[in-house]
Amino acid sequence: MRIMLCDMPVSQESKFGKMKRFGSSSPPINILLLGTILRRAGHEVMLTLEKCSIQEVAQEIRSFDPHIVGVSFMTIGSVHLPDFAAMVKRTAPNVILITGGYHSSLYPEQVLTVGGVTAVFIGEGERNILDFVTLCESGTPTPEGLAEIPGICFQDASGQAVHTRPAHVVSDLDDLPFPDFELIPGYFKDFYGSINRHYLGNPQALFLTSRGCPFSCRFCGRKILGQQVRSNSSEYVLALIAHCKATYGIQSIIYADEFFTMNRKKTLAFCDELARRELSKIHWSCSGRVDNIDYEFARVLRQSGCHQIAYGAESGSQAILEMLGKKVTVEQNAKAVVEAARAGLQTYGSFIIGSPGETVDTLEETRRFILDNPFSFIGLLFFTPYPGSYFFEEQRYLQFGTIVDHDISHYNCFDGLPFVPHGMSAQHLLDFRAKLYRDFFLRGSRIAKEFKYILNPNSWRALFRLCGFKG
Ligand code: B12
Ligand code: SF4
Repeated sequence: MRIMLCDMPVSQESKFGKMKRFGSSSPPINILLLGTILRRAGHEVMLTLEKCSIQEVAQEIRSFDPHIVGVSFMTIGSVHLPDFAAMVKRTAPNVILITGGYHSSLYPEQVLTVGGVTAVFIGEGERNILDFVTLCESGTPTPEGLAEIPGICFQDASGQAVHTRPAHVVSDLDDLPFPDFELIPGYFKDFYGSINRHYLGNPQALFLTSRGCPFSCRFCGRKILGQQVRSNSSEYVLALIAHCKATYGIQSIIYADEFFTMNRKKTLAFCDELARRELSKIHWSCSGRVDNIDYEFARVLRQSGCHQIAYGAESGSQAILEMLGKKVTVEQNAKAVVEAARAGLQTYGSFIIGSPGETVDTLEETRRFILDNPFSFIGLLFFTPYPGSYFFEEQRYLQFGTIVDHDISHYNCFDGLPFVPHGMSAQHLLDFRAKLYRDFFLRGSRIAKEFKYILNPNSWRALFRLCGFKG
């Protein structure tokens, strides 16, 4: 069959607002893997990326003439579903339209009300997508046939939403094939990391080597990947790196894992192997929890090619860290940054501005914390009550503040400011953030750090991008 998988068209503007030039452009890990599985099963597969407009997707549908179109989206992309479904209906009335991804998994019944959607996939799709396609091979699926496919939601003849039994999750991630990078022709050329990783070499790959996170920070969406962590073995990841180096000449890797350094022993052994197999010349960046990084660990990461570690530091106020359920202290945050910097790692700190309980005083604690610690880069994101998070459920955020923007297409954390804590104003939060960015990036010491990149062509490329040129 011919199957087209689409990352819902979402512009850089909608993802990052006015900060679009600072944001990243990443390949869709999820539909790339599903496409790989379908292609290996003998189907013809085509992928479209989020940068394609709905009209461009329509053109691709006309030329590829798919039997099935599948679209993936998170919450901010969900607002485009009615237009996308209408476009599919207009362009290819007989096509079978399916959806999946974070938002579909949270609200399958709501997604079905859009009309024209044959099945909404709930949770991971690797174990049921082929069953669904096999069903479609014998014609338009009937409700009886759909009822046999695990992990989906569909409408029966009377229009009632039917949920089938849950699909299996991928218990051993090593069972998954390597992504078929050829499915995205510009994979190693067209994507770029966010501005804080401008110095990492190209071609660059984005890997996800684990799923799940054992913590339950209250602002974080934990619905699909869950708390039980599944990881690829080091052997699998090393083979994937070697494959990408030999075939595509990759120079750097971004690990999108939520908590890459979680298993210290395993990560240390992985780093040793990188050096032993001469893969440590490939630069990489990853995320880490502040409570498991010390100088010794950071030093080994650095020696094996890691250039940047990203921490979800969130706040310089202990009261806010507790409110967010972060289960770390301000002191741990500071120590992890200092030790990583001492080991030669770039440190990126992600902070949430305007959290429940935020006051003028807690903001000042965050400001001091940022300016007093050796962060290389910071991201200041506005608190956003995302569907799937603790604060969103039962509208708990309403105890702590007011929603000032109900348009979820603005929920990008970067310049969308949907929530204002009691006792604060939106203008205060906006001004605070603008001033803190200026104070941080325009310090003499910070500017001096940038000078070491002066001969790095990637830094120049990033600068051109920042200035608004394509590159
Ligand atoms: C890596 C990541 C990213 C990466 C790459 C995402 C990608 N397209 O691959 C980047 C940096 C681009 C990104 C961007 C954003 N992200 Co993000 N991201 C993640 C993270 C950490 C992992 C996602 C992932 O790759 N999962 C692994 C794959 C295998 O799982 P999956 O995506 O769910 O896909 C499976 C199923 O859903 C299903 N499926 C998916 N699509 C389809 C389609 C079809 C047709 C079918 C049949 C099945 C199917 O099968 C897949 C394979 O099993 C999650 C955390 C989490 N807990 O999920 C946050 C998360 C999904 N992101 C989040 C957010 C908020 C964002 C941004 C808005 C932030 C921003 N401004 O940058 C943007 C929005 C981008 C957009 N286009 O809408 C939130 C979503 C909350 C919500 N309710 O929407 C999460 C949950 C994190 C959080 N803060 O809570 N993200
Ligand atoms: S914010 Fe990070 S540590 Fe907290 S639950 Fe989410 S992924 Fe895990």
